[in-house]
Amino acid sequence: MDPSRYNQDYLPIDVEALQEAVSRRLIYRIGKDPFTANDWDWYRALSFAVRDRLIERWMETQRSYYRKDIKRVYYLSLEFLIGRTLTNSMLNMGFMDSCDAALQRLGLDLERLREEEPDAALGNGGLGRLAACLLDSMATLDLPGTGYGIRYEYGMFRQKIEDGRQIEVPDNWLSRGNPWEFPRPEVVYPIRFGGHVAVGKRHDGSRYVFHWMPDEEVLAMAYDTPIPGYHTDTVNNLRLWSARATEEFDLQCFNQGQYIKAVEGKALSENISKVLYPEDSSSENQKLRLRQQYFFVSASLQDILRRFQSNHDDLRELPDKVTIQLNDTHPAIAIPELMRLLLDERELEWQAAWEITVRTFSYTNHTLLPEALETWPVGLFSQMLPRHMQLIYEINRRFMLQVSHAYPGDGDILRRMSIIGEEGGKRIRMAHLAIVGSHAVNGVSALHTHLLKSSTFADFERYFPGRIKNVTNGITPRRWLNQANPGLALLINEAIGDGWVKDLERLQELREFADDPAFIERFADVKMNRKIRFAAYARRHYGQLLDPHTMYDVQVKRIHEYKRQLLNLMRTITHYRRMRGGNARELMPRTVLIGGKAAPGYWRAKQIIRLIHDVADVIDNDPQVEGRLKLLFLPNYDVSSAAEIIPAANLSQQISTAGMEASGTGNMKLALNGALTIGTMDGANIEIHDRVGADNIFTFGLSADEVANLKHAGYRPREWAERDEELKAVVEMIRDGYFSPEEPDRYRNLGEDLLNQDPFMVLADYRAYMEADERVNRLYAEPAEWHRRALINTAMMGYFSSDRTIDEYARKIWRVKPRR
Ligand code: 26Q
Repeated sequence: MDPSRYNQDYLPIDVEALQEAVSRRLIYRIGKDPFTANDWDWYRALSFAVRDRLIERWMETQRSYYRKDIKRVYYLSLEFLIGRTLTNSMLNMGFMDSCDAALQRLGLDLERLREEEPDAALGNGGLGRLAACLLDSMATLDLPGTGYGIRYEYGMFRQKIEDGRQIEVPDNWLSRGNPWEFPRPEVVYPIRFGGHVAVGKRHDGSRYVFHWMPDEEVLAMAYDTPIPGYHTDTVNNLRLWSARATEEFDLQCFNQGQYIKAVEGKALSENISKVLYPEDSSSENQKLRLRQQYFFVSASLQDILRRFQSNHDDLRELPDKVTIQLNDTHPAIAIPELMRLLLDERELEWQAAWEITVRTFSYTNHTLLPEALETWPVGLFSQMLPRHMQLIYEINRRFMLQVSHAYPGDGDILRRMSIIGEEGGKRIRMAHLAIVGSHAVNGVSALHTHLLKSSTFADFERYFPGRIKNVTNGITPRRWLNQANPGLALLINEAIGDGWVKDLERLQELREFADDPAFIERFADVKMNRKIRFAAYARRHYGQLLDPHTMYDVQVKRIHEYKRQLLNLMRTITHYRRMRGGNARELMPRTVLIGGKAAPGYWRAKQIIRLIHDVADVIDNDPQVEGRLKLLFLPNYDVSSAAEIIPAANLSQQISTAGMEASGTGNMKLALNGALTIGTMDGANIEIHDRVGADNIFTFGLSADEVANLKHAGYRPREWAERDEELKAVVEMIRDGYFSPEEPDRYRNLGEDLLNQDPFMVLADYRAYMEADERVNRLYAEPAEWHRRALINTAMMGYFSSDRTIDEYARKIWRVKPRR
């Protein structure tokens, strides 16, 4: 690293200076001396030293945006799944090696210190991690992007397993403080709820005016986290809001002498930013969720408008200076909220306000499943946000009028496209609101976007041709290759230099090394080292012994029926059955690793976790297996454990029912790290297939079209079981209690449901999956060929860099340019 790349006014980043900085931070910030400091103290001292170097670049970046009056991107998301920050900051700023050396001089081990940092787990899964990858790419590409979200006091729950069952433990990630955040007590906005709307006339009588008289007020206070780009001085901002009770509120109650009530009310309003909601379609207690949405949207929009109006007078220029991306419909209340601010508080006319709104917003959809599309009961919504309810009705009235002009006499299309759904009580369809109120809507993979256009939102595609676009997801190579797999990064650097970190398509230069047996061998060695390292990790963290000489066969993702962990399990049971039949030698020795969290209220998903444990127990205790098959559930899968598991994987399980996984991003991370994929033609798997080529991926099963056709024709899973003896036996083992002899009915329902309904078509894809797995088996028996194809996977993943994703957003949707 060439330090002169950086402005000489910045704090020094040589070994000497860093050693000095860490020592001084230990004394003056932590208040400890080197003799009493523990690992946590040193971690903090180091973090503060690193952070000092972030701040300077961060302030300069923000000043330059202001000076240049550059168009900004605001990424609104209820989730940012950041993980750990320390290594990321050092690597992105380019002084990781100097820090390492500085710590060695202090007699400290960086690997150990960084384990002290808790994950910032402010997200559920793919959608939240995507937000984090996109922030990294915006900073790396020098784009003026800011993230807005909620500073949850409790992030994604920690998953414990007791007797095979998932236990949710609160994630108190802030309990020991967070060196990466800056509280901004001066940046506070009032957020109002409830009450009613009074109607009046403007002084000159020219139009109606609406006064929202809320009956509740909460404050949103900002916390900022710097987001450094890779090898650039650009440092962007992630601004997260925390709920505070208003002082006024306290004082009023005090004056009435109602002390306890005052403190109660305080606790109640501060609940808003207390906890991240686990992804859950079925949960009831949703009122707080809606409060969270409005809370962070209103604070963010107030902040955005304040910044815009600090150097602009004409609000009609807003869309030229501001673009706001909605991460799914979770922040879609931003559309009526901006309308309210423009109409009621800035006194614009409807037409002008609506034009500004539509030109400012765009919306990313992350799901096709109709039952997963967000809706809110009109009753609940009106109570909490009466003015917004009026505005949504008015938006819908005008929209319906226009649709009825386009399709005269077609009542059906009005019902289908309305923002208000009538089935099962009146509900607001947030996706319809988001589509109508945005100039661009995007899906997250080619197939997903195609299906949005042709089925889920077909009416909208016809009415607003061109509004729906595709932007295939990506992942940041900084975290998912450079940081997670430094051994592989080093090998790649030796072969083709380090330009790939910022220009991932250059990995294609590795293709020529696919014919170099010596290189393949070194590539295979890197994988073996990571498998050995993961075996040590598994021993430390789970008390489990893994054999790194077996194939690591990995499925890590949220537990969901459509992701079909059950299909994986049925395959594993099949292998086990074959071994009991005396055919143990036919299987290349495997370690099947499954990890992921189930939503607390998702019973079937929790049952699947339990079944995995029950099956693992049976396999573990059967001598006939001869150590050739191991099944292990990895508890508490999160960003940090992902960075250990993914580099160690040989085989990547991406086996969702075709048409159901919008994109997937774990598929990209695993392939980038040299795992071969076994998968369905779903989401981004299709694009991975197209890039690596059919020989370098194991695809199987029904296509999205075939799934739809089979459903239409009438799918009878029991008949599929009747036609396939092995399949039938496996389902019956589960159903009849083979894996739960102490409670034979434990999986009876699950088994019966598979035979009677099987909405995710596990039985229909079973045989094709087994055949694909047989191809996997044969290839793994030829290690050189396996690793050659694994290298081709790494080489062909360039397209899946989130830098490419961001570049597409910037050109096709945002129309923003880098600051230099
Ligand atoms: C809904 C209601 C109440 C509480 C929570 C939620 C909720 C929270 C999170 C609903 C959905 C989510 C997250 C969805 C998600 O992660 N989707 C994934 O997004 C990825 C990024 O685009 C895709 O790659 C995955 O295919 C998609 O499943």
